[in-house]
Amino acid sequence: MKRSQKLFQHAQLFIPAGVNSPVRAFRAVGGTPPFIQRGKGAQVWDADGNAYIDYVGSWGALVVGHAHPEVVKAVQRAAERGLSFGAPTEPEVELAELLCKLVPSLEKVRLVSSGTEAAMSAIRLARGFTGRARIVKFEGCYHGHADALLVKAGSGALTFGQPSSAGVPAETAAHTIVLDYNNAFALEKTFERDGAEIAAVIVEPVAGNMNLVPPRPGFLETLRKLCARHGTVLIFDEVMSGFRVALGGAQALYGVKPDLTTLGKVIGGGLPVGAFGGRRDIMDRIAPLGPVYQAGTLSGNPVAVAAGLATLKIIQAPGFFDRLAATARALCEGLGRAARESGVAFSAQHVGGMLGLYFRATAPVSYPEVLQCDKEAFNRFFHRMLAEGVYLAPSAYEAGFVSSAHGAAELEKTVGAAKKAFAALR
Ligand code: KE4
Repeated sequence: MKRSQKLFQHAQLFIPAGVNSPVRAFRAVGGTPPFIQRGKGAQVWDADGNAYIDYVGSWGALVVGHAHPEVVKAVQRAAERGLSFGAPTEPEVELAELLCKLVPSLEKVRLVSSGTEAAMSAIRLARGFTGRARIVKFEGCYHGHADALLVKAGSGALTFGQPSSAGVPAETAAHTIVLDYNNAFALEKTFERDGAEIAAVIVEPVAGNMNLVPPRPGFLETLRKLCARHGTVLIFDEVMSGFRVALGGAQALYGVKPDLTTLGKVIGGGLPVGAFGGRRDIMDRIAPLGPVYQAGTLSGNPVAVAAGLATLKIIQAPGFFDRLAATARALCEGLGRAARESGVAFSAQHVGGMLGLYFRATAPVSYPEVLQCDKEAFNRFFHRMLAEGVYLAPSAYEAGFVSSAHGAAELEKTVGAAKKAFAALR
């Protein structure tokens, strides 16, 4: 990996830690991150020519694989007509209409350029709509890096949040209550006490930022019931789960309709697109229609929208998500068998095309249980797999992703690599 090492050293002269997003620096797993030069289908190649089967897929965006010919062609055609206008264009209306058709709770939607922007705007909109300040989030869930959401649990789960990043004023964090994911009891208690002051609850309906943790039966329904009872806006952050766990996202899979939804990743097909949308009466409070300000130079960018539209066209094919889930299931079963052969405490699960791999005998159902996973074992496993040409998410606390380009050959190679990697852990 000589060239990647040189590139990484050089990068650190000009970019903090040599990366434009922290997880890419491999600090959780150690070592030098391969500099990726190109991707095709389920594969990526690094600057030293090493090939990897990719289970990151740009953190879930590439659900149809790298450089899908129909997506690339759509982007080329759009680019030839001009890269950006800062004016209304037809393709962004087409994408908005399609999102409202495919996502059960979307009546209106506003396009932005990232998941962070979507979540930040949804929080501001919920606060403007309700006239309230407090919000609830869950420990282990990540909603991008807006100040109000970089908050960890305060001393007691029912008290004020504390900043989880420098630069976030305590006064900002104080409005955020942080609870345990999948803990319906703590939710009831919080709403009993503060329900009238809570503007919004934001939740990953399938958590993917503490590794994969699916919602316990009844958790989302309890959220829905409590928010309706107290006039609180329920926000499903489907930036990761949207068009990943099912065509209509987690809200379609579990049959629970939020008031607002945030989207990202897949809807841009790898280019920068985010979105927030939902109930018309709430969305109509957004500028210039209403008093809640929100804007963006590149929002609805025609080239990015072209990539998103081409991707969404492909994933509407009959059986697309059945096949994606079948690939994820086969991978989880293969890895589970390989681990058992080596007697390694390991478990794996999936929700649609989203994977959870855990160095723990059983899959965690909460953030505290995720913390019990053997991080060291994961890190050693990660590097053995990388050496065998399999690129997993570089952290024990991230979900993994398959694409429609992952087939039997990729699975066979991955499980074969895992057999060696598990054996080396004994
Ligand atoms: P972006 O601003 O990174 O586009 O989206 C933020 C975001 C919001 N909501 C959810 C549920 C998300 O998963 C994300 C971003 N996901 C991470 C993966 N853990 C992106 C990877 C990174 O930060 O580099």
